[in-house]
Amino acid sequence: MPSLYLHRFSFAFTVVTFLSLSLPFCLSAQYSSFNFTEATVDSIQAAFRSRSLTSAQLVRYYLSVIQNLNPHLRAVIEVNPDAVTQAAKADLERERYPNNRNRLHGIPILLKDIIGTADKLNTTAGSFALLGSVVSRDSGVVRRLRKVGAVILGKASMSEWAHFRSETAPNGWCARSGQGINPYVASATPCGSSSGSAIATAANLVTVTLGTETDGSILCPAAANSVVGIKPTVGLTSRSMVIPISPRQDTIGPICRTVRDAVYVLDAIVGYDVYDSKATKEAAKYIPKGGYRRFLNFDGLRSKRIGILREGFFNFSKNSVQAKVFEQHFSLMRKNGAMLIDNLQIVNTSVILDYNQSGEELATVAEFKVALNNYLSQLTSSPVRSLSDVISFNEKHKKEEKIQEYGQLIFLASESTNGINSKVRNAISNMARLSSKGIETLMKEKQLDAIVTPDATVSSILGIGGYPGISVPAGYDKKGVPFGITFGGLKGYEPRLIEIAYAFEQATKVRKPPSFKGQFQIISDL
Ligand SMILES: *[C@@H]1O[C@H](CO)[C@@H](O)[C@H](O)[C@H]1NC(C)=O
Ligand SMILES: *[C@@H]1O[C@H](CO)[C@@H](O)[C@H](O)[C@H]1NC(C)=O
Ligand SMILES: *[C@@H]1O[C@H](CO)[C@@H](O)[C@H](O)[C@H]1NC(C)=O
Ligand SMILES: *[C@@H]1O[C@H](CO)[C@@H](O)[C@H](O)[C@H]1NC(C)=O
Ligand SMILES: CC(=O)N[C@H]1CO[C@H](CO)[C@@H](O)[C@@H]1O
Repeated sequence: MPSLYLHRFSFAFTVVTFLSLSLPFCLSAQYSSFNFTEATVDSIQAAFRSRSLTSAQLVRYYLSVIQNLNPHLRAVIEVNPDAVTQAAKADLERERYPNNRNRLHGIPILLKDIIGTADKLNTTAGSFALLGSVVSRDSGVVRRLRKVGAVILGKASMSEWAHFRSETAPNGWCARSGQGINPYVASATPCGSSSGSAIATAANLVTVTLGTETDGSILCPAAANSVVGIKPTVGLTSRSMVIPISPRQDTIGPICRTVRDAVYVLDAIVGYDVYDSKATKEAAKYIPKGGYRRFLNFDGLRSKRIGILREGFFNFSKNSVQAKVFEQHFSLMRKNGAMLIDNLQIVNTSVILDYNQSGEELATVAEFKVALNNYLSQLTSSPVRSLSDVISFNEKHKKEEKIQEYGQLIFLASESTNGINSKVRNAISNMARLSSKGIETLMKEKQLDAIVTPDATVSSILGIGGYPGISVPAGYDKKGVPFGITFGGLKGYEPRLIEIAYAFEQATKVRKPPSFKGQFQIISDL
């Protein structure tokens, strides 16, 4: 297996042109007649059943694509040396028990590099500081994935430390794999912090992925890379053995090419976990009997009341592609039976969207230190055992960590905090008040099933209250840069958000795979 971190000390940017990236498609013949491009969980399961594809072939195919494309896209930090073995085991299980299978059985999944795995893979948040650290057990979500027979393909790159080390570090950059590249338009941001998960899904390097979100980290890269992201209600998915920012806001969710695939993944990862017991117990009441897949309803827009947050969100210039396309989407949604309530506003939106004013900054900076030190204390072994150790590590590795350029101001601010004191508690109650007077009041008064906004612009509103959201591809601008649409709701609103998102996706069919054509700005070894 090739080492995927050859690029450790190289950061120079050069512009090259890809003459041909058709290699994966030629290679496919040697594996199977299966069409791997845009493969879905259902198309793969059908191929498994008809014996035209095995999980081992699928995994070997993705490994070869990663080997070819990852030096350009930098979506993957590590591949799992045991992935083919796990896939072969799934193939054997399918031979023995042909009928008793979960949808994700034998399906390869890539995990954001903060999601812990007790195997040969490292869990590092993209940072060399955690390289060689050993988690004491699988994260809660990975335990569930293994139980249903999913194949852990590897770790996805990300904005280092979930973009919580330095505000000036670019989205999609981490020390271990360099700058992740948007596969549609190389000069466009891949957004973050679950950048690698979104890039890898978009570019067909894997079937499905997991990302995490504290404030925008699933919704934003999903929109930027023209894929689907589900940010679940906080607590629906366990955060155990996942590198944290704020247990009050952190949530794990799927990033996939289709709503259906994302919902299959969501069904596999939700539920109570003794290691994240308070939040997962509280949220377990929202999980519907029969799973979320029941809400993959073609007619899911019918009779839904959807509030358009117009001012400050859909304020695109008149002749932009977005202005036109979103109006077309709204008409189509009405035609499909949705009731759109226009020009709604959430009270104090400008306060909520400003981390500093809402209290989000003060609270998360304090919560991070406590939560990270707690995570580090649970590791079986680790080169760093505290935030203070991480800060020293970064100082010691100034050159290769780009610390002079990007710094670690958020780390330093966090280190100077002193636990969850009265100031922090005030900030937290302020956010609770903003949520209750804001989105809660609006959605209840107007009896809304969802609010709709472009891209991840709504992320702080959903973030500070622990609310769910789903981002679906909505279009491409004049340069071909993708944009998305987000449906947000109150805690536990996943069923109706899934109905809306799925029906929207099926009615619009916006997503196109990236063509990789034209100029790519890639990071060279020079
Ligand atoms: C494979 O699927 C993709 C996406 O649906 C499609 O664009 C392409 O034409 C298909 N290739 C073949 C050889 O059928
Ligand atoms: C994890 O990191 C160690 C270096 O500490 C490296 O030797 C190993 O190959 C890495 N694991 C994988 C799966 O890349
Ligand atoms: C839309 O409004 C928001 C909030 O007032 C502002 O930050 C943003 O720049 C505006 N966008 C456009 C395209 O005018
Ligand atoms: C807001 O920013 C100012 C100036 O940067 C800082 O002094 C203050 O502590 C911040 N307030 C909060 C609530 O984070
Ligand atoms: C913190 C803050 O700005 N609160 C404002 C929220 O909105 C109400 C009603 O407009 C104002 O009275 C508050 O001052």
